[in-house]
Amino acid sequence: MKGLGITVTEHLLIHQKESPAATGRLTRLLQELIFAAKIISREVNKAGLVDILGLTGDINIQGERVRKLDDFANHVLIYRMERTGVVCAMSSEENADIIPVPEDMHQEDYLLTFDPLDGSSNIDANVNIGTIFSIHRKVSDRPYVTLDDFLRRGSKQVAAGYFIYGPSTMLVYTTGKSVNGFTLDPSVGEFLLSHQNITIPERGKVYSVNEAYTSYWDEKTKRVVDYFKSQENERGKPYAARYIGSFVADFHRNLLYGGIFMYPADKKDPAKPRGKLRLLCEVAPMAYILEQAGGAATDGEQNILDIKPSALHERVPVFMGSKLDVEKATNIMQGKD
Ligand code: AHM
Ligand code: MG
Repeated sequence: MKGLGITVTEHLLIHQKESPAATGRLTRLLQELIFAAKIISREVNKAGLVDILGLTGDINIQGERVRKLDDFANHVLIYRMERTGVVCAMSSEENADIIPVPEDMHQEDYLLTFDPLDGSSNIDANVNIGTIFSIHRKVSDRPYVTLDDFLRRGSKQVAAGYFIYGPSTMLVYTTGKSVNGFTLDPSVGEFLLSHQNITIPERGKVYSVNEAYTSYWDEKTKRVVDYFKSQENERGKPYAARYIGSFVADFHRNLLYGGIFMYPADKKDPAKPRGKLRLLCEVAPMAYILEQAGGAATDGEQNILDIKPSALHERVPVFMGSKLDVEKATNIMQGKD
């Protein structure tokens, strides 16, 4: 019956009550993140119009400078999240260094890492893009935050998720128990539970990789991709190639339908010897979601969630998605198959 959907706020509060030790601070953080995403979603939805306004001299009708959308998203997230009272520092794909919360603002021990607008090079073509986030707790007892506090394994995440701005705006997130998806009902401005307890099929139907880089790959990587091109999936049909070039969009499709997403190391490309995607703000949060959804993620050698980062913007090769497909890719990469 219409009007009876569970809102994300209700869902968060139900979840909070289930954990006796919960204080409501994570709920506060997630609620503010959701609000920031609604603002970003609103701007993304009028991206074409913003470009038109920009042509008139880069000043919009409010007399403000028209920002590129990824700058805008970054700005909104930093501004909103530093005012939550529960975050002590942030890290963004757009900022070279960590972003401390100003000293005069209340702080608790949550660390937030995000890619404000992943896939933003696709905006002009009206392709789905998204915001990815990862939440950790600060464990050091120092009274201030250092880079070290952010360099933690993905398995230590407290929560992770993404917003996808597409035909509908959706939120998919986990706090380490299950993965749930919510769709924004723009008429009431609320995210409603639309995909309860998401699980990824054990074996997929698609493989997603930018095959234009084949000549850059090592032999093992080539064998992995050849394997999926020559296999029949569980329905006796060949795996389909699907690659949007917008990580959130490729990931979201594979999470729902099953499949493997790959961004391998481009051994012969000096710019991407360790692939392109960033461990902390892109790959680790998605790997955490996958783990809760029954999937897997590896860099070819080890589970993504076990990698100890050594730099804020460290990149990793990645093979992620349906469990059996990732197992096969790992075996080939490790020379076991
Ligand atoms: P960006 O952070 O520069 O936007 O790059 C990230 C994007 C991902 O969304 C996507 O998966 C990947 O780059 C596509 O890269 P390529 O064009 O090399 O296939
Ligand atoms: Mg990105």
